[in-house]
Amino acid sequence: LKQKGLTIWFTGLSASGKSTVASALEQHLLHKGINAYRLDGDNIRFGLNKNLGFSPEDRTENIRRISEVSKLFADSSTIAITSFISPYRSDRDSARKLHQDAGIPFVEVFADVPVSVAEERDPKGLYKKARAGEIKEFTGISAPYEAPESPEIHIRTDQKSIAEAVEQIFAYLVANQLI
Ligand code: GGZ
Repeated sequence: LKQKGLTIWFTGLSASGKSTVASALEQHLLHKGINAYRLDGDNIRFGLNKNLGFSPEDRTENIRRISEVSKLFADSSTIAITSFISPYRSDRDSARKLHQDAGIPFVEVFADVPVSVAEERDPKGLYKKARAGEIKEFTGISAPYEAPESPEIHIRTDQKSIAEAVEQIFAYLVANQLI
């Protein structure tokens, strides 16, 4: 039976846990013999998108390119897992439409934590810098984050373990015959 391709699109604030859960999900799928590939800041913002910053226009272009790349991975029968803030609802909706028009499933996962929790975590000290004005246009502080209204999967990452979050997504994929 040929593996089906799809895109699992994480969205959420910096330090919301989206990359942690995305990474654990990727490992879980690979262990089950299901091909998966994660796109994140490390392999996209330092390569394909290294000419882009964090202005609204650049974020939109960042997400547009990522949605095209994830579509290609998914089209090659892989599970593409993206983990970017993707703060604008219209950009995420465009990514969804791009997939829909190609007949490729698109699963939006909202890694939801209050800004206060993300700011408390602040693993890289970026919220602190944003508060001090050293980073401009920082999502959740001085730039918008438009929360999804009807994501396929909504995870309060501060109220679940990583394993529970992975299980929630995996169960969704099985229930919807996506894997
Ligand atoms: C938000 C920023 C910013 C600004 C640098 N706003 O916690 P991180 O470090 O590793 O994740 C954040 C990452 C966001 O890049 P994305 O490509 O996911 O953003 S978007 O989807 O909005 O295009 C953070 C770091 O880059 N970072 N400056 N101003 N996050």
